[in-house]
This record gives sequence, structure tokens and C-alpha cells, in this order.
Amino acid sequence: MSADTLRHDWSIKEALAIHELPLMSLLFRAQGVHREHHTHDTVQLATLVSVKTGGCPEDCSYCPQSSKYDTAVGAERMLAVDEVVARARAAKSKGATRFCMGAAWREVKDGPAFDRVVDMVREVKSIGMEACCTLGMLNESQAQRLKAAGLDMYNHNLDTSKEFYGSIIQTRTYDDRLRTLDNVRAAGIGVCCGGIIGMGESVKDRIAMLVTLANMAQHPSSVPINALVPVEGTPLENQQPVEPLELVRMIATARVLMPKSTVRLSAGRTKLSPEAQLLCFMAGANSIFYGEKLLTTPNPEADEDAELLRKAGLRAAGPTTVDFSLENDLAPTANAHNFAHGEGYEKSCASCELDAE
Ligand code: SAM
Ligand code: DTB
Ligand code: SF4
Repeated sequence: MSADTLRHDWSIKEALAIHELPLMSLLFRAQGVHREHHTHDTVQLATLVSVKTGGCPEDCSYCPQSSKYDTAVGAERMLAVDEVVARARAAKSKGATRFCMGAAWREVKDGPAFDRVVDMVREVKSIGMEACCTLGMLNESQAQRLKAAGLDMYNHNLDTSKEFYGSIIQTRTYDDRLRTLDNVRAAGIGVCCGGIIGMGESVKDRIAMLVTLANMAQHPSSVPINALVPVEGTPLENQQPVEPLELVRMIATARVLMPKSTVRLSAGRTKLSPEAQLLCFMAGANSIFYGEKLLTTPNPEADEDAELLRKAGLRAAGPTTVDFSLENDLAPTANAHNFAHGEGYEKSCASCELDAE
């Protein structure tokens, strides 16, 4: 299947039938699609940082950063550009290739705070990382400014189906979300768009969200699949955790519907066993958030993830990866080079050029 034969006409019924396949058949199908379109043994490592935490006026029922709920997360000052760049450098040295900056904003407002984010993007690009932002709603000219600063991707999730959306968020509409995605795409920035499972939605809602994404004129470049992290003080605090195999099915269905997209196993990994995470990779997930914190909630430690990937024979994607299979004190760049080509390969190469000075 080539890029122009990707399908954009999935019906709910068809997608549901894939989701409901016997598990082994679903995994087999998803793994087949995965191997046709991706390197089968690499996982993208993306590190998140919250550049502006808390105090958000939106009422997203899952979110600890909403000012409408009494959670442990309060409004904090915005980080300085230097602090963010230091975090990006640290992430890069641990093997992350993408750096994603989040702000607890309903929407971007032109002014000094947005100017600062634009500077952050420029600086993160200058150290050779992919830059991603998630800042809420965005108009066309703001998207163009971010693109001019070098932004690669913008994360803006649909979160769930159009039908269920109103039970989770009242302060903005599904169409508001879709409009921002249009502005992002029109500016030439990659779209990162997915959702959350475990909020009380039906399987049909999950599938409807995937079908909305898969029937877009262009599939999102990245599709994050989050399992709800229930946070005390939010309306969803008592939600039962999702069954790991439900997450596996959701990921496999996303993989089959959007063969070329990067599917990210996102929030909720601290509650998953290593084996459940490996099944998610088997189902076609090829990206994770990497680093001990998501925006405000915990994520597995980087060392733990390195160990998980090592045991599974998975490699970190991209030219700046560290070699998880070597316990040594080489500089990460040298490790990356070894990792890609094997020890003893000393020449420079196109894919490692960035770091093999
Ligand atoms: N304010 C911006 C927005 O809403 O687009 C950016 C940040 S927001 C925290 C990014 C995404 O994180 C949300 O769309 C949601 O999918 C995810 N998220 C937030 N809280 C979560 C939670 N408790 N569990 C799982 N995912 C969550
Ligand atoms: C996404 O889909 N998941 C990330 C990222 N995009 C920005 C955020 C997860 C947040 C989980 C709750 C928290 O840490 O506050
Ligand atoms: Fe605000 Fe984003 Fe949290 Fe919604 S998900 S409350 S918009 S930070």
C-alpha cells in the first residue's frame, strides 16, 4: 500500500469489526501493517515538558490543570527559555529525539507568553531536536509563526467521539478542535492528534474517534493513544482503570486504519506491566513519552524504559539515540552511532552526521 492508496473512507462498522477480531488475529493483522510501513524494531522517544502549568480556564473532566477542579496542581509561572533548553538538552542526551512543550492554555493569545514559546521552539530546533507544541487552540497566523520558528508538530487531541465529547468538555466544541487542526495543517506543521480511553466512553465512541482521524484528507502524522490517568479532584477521579488489552485493541485498530502514522502509547504506562507494553508495541505502537514525568503526572523512569526496550530488542528511532544495550561511559552521540551501525563502525554517515563530529 503506498501513500496515495491510504484509505480515508472507513465506516464505523468496518473499523469496529477490526477492533473486535480475535486478539491473535488482530495482533497479526496490525503487526503485518506495521512491518509494511515502518521499521519493525524502532520506537520514537518523545520527552514532554510543561512550560506553563495549571490555572487553565477549560473544564476538561480528565485534566488536573483545569482551574475548575480542586486538584494538587496549581497555576505556576511560565518557564524561562533557558530552563526549557536545558531540559531539552538533558532529554536529548538520554536519547529523546522529539521535545514536546505543553501549556495549560485554552488558546494561544498573541503577546509576550506566545513570543516566549516561539523562542523556545527556535532554541529547541537549534540543538537538533524535533520540536512539538501543545498550547490549545491556535489561529492561522499563530500557526504560521510557529512554523517559521521551525515547529515540526502540533499536538491537539480530539480526545473522544463527537457524540461523547460534550460529556467530557463543555467549554469548547469538537468543531473548535477541528478548526485548529486545519490551521496547523495549512501552515505546514505536522498534526499530532489522538485521544484518551477509559473516561466512561463506549467502544463505539473509541472507534468513532479513530474513524474521524482516519477519514481526514491526510492522516495525522502522529496519533497519541492515552489511557486515562485518574487524578484526584477531577470529575473522573474514580474512573476504573482501562483493561490493558483494551488499550492493545485500540492501538492495533489505529495502526490498521492509519498505516503510516506514528502511533504513540501515551499516558497511563505506569499502570501497565512490561508485558502489556510489549503487546502494545506488537500491536503497532512505535512511539512513547520518555522521561519520568508527562505534564504533571508520573511516567516510567528513563532507565526503566531503556531496560524494557533492551529486553525486547527494540531500538530508539532516529539519529541521536543512545545505545541501551551498552553499559558504558561513551558520549551519547558515540553510543548513537554504535547503536545504528554496530561497534567498530567509525566513519561518519548521513543519518548520524548531526552528532558524529
Ligand atoms: N491545553 C492544551 C490542550 O488541551 O490541547 C494542551 C495540553 S493538554 C494537557 C494535552 C492532552 O493531554 C489532552 O488533550 C488530553 O488528551 C491529555 N490528557 C490530559 N490529562 C490527561 C489525563 N489525566 N489522562 C490522560 N490524558 C490526559
Ligand atoms: C498527549 O496526547 N498526551 C500528553 C501530550 N499529548 C501532551 C499529555 C498527557 C498528560 C497526562 C496528564 C498529565 O501529566 O498532566
Ligand atoms: Fe486546559 Fe488542556 Fe487541561 Fe483542557 S486539557 S483543562 S485545555 S490544559
